Amino acid sequence: MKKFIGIAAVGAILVALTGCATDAGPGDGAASGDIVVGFSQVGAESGWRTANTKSIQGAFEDAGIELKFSDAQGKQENQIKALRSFIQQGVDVIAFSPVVETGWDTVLLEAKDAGIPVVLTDRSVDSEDETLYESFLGSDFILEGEKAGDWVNTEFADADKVNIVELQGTTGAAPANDRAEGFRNVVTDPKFEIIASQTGDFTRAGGKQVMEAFLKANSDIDLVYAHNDDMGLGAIEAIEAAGLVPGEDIKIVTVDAVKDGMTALADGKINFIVECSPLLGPQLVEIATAVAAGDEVEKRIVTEETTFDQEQAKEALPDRQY
Ligand code: GYE
Repeated sequence: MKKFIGIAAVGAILVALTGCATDAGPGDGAASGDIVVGFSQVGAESGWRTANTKSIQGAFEDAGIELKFSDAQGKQENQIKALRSFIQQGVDVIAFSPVVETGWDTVLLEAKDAGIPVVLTDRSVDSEDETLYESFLGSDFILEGEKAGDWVNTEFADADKVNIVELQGTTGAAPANDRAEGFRNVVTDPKFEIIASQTGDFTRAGGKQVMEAFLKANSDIDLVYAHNDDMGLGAIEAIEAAGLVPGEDIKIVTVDAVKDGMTALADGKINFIVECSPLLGPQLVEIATAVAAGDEVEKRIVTEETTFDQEQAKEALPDRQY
């Protein structure tokens, strides 16, 4: 249901900005069948990413738009190569989810000089020149961190001292930077201490490995704040291997709400999940079609999201698509 509201909302934005979203006529290269879109994906590091890739590939296929898909395997250099290759091939639109926030100005300028509009999906860049891209579609990661922190404040309202360990996302990635920042914006009471914080690279294996080290070095961890479900799921394995009960001895809050995360939440092993929707494909199709037609689109389109506690996860799980 939410997905459709999201699509309708983008449709409404486009209609409002252009007068009519469907007035792209033949000859201007904008009829959806005529355009070619190049998309550079981060990689396949998490359940979220897999669902995001599926959503994007499926939406372009449904729309009958050719999508040149390139997997950067977590490396910025691969993404820069992919973008340059898209420029060389003369695609109509470039979309990408930047692995990290910094270091994009040169290649974005090359796309601009070639007259190819760029759409950022999921993650942002820190470029000061906002004319380097047309639009940024994705979540508000600072807000996600704040939602996780709000839950922590309520959950530990009566505690005197709370030792927190943080499993950070990929170093330099927008969701890692912003989820760390948002959490610290609201978890300000001096009784909370982040006793350890390290990247687990948004992967299950990374989360497990880092949590094992945290458990060896600290005997009194109260809470794990994991920047995504996969790292939280890895942490669960490490906690269980250490003979402790995840969700009870050590509480866990994560971000994403993919099916495996929601299952662990419903089972009581995770305590709270902040949703981050990977279903960006249909909105990306709308935006790509509009910018290819030369229509103006909203510079920032924020994904609508909710949160889940254990009871809400049990209710939502049967209908969860990803
Ligand atoms: O939360 C994580 C993924 O950029 C929002 O990347 C995305 C994040 C997501 O690997 O699971």
